[in-house]
Amino acid sequence: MPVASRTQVGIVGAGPAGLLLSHLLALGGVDSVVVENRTRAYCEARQRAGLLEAGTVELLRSVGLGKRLDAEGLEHDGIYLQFLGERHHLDFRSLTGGRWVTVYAQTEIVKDLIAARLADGGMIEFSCSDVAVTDVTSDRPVLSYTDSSGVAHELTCDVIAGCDGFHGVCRPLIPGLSIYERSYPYAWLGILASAAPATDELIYSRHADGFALYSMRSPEVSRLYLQVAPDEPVERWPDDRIWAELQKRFAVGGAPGWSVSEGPITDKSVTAMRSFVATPMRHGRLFLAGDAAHIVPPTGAKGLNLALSDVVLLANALRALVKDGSPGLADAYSDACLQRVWRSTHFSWWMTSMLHVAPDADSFESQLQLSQLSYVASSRAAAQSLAENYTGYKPVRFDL
Ligand code: RFL
Ligand code: PHB
Repeated sequence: MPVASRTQVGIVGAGPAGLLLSHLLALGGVDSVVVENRTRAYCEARQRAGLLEAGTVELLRSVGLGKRLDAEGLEHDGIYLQFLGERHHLDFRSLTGGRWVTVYAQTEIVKDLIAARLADGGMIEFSCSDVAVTDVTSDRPVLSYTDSSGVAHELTCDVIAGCDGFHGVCRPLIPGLSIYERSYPYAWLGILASAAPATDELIYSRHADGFALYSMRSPEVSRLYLQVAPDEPVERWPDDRIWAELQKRFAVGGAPGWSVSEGPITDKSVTAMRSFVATPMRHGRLFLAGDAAHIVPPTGAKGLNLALSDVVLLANALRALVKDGSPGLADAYSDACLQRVWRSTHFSWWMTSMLHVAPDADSFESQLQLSQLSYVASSRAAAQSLAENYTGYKPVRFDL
């Protein structure tokens, strides 16, 4: 017989969305249990996002998660856009009236969140198997799982939050979903290298041989990406080939002495590029948040920021629903998220299409991309639009 227990909110997935939801609910006096199928070490080491909108930073600070972020995060005032071998700076502070972005890795946010939950006595079950959700149209949905010691559990909840990412079990439980999707004919090869970044701000570079992004994790660690073919085997990219390709795609006419700084590569992986939106984000007492409901290509640096915005709206809605029995915010949840989701979906698609070289692109398409890039680099109105979207449009607020 499974061990039976009870909580107010059952959360599937200990990624940034599930962990922040559990943290916010605890601040609002709502109990939750997080059920995750990977180990804690795996969740804390999974290399992903690095860039936070100003609103995301302000949110994390306002809920007691700003200490290490403030000490170790790198505040950036803008980005560089590079094309035709020339680098152009966009100054977000002047373009947006003071907005900025912060480089702070998702791995660190996940570590901070896990530490905060455990210090507060929060319950996170790592390394679970057979995770399943049932009875979502009743008012007592059930989250069942087998824990890391092989003991089966049945957790009866008021509500279940599917924060289980793109490949999770929750989204398929919503009948009649509308799916909006685009896959791109390229992928990103991402590396982490022990090398001091040779740039003060991120460089988004369009090169005739493909896009490249220069990012970082700290003053000693660089994070770099190269556009490669979809499903490219990582074995085809020995370290020497990666560095040669990066040097080529970032070479800049006006600074002949400048180069990408090289060092030992400590992580290497290939990520597919996809836009995906599933609606509605709710069925009965099951709510989706983050990558479980939508994916954007990483070029706009939006996925993590979107996931955390969903969670703020969901925490406000669930607190009202389970504590006060008022369903208004829960009923409005999906539509409230989707406004921001579609803005980010458009922005990420636009950045991606402007900067990558599609395998079948003809010279007409290349000229349009270059025209768009030089418009952004030379028109304040065009640069302002990029800056407003990149730094984050209308941050959401958690009702403390
Ligand atoms: P996650 O992080 O995928 O977490 C889902 C969690 O659910 C677990 N899980 C299950 N648990 C129990 N039972 C099951 N059946 C389960 N199935 C799955 C998983 O193990 C996992 O722990 O989703 P979440 O929380 O919604 O967070 C979303 C973000 O991870 C994602 O949007 C960002 O990483 C996207 N992204 C970026 N976003 C930004 O805002 N700024 C960036 O600079 C940025 N760069 C990136 C990125 C994503 C990238 N990749 C690799 C996709 C750069 C890259 C390369
Ligand atoms: C990262 O640092 O991993 C990063 C930054 C900006 C992006 C995507 C990824 O657009």
